[in-house]
Amino acid sequence: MKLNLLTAGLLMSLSLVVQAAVSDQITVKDAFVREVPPNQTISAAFMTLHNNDMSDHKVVNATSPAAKVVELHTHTHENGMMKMRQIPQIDLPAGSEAMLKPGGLHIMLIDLTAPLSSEKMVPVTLKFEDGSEKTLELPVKSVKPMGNMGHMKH
Ligand SMILES: [Cu+2]
Repeated sequence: MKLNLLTAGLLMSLSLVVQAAVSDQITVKDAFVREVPPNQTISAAFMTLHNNDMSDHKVVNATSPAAKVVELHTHTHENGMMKMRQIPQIDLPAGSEAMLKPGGLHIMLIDLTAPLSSEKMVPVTLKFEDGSEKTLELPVKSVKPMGNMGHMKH
């Protein structure tokens, strides 16, 4: 009986080794944080996430030392107006890309701890459904305002 438990334990740890962390299956490109005026305390991070795995994955959380609150957001159309809302996860379908871009999915940085400057990189950590994490260093870039569907009205 004791031996069986040992064997089971060994098998379990073996399968853990074989199964790669989700963070290793995801490639990130074109990541940046939107430049905002020094008096503005919210901004957002955008990027393209590619899931190289054959199963679906998801981003379940994001954190950054640059903001007190970090939320996963999307935009929806409501009565002809663009509105942002918080979502519990960002889906990463197997073998395809999820694009975080202005007017769509984004990582909201609320209550910036310091003004964003173009010389500084902003660390953002993505957490996946298996608990694995990926920390990125994002450059700060200016994004053209898109008419009146801006980010200011939260
Ligand atoms: Cu938002």
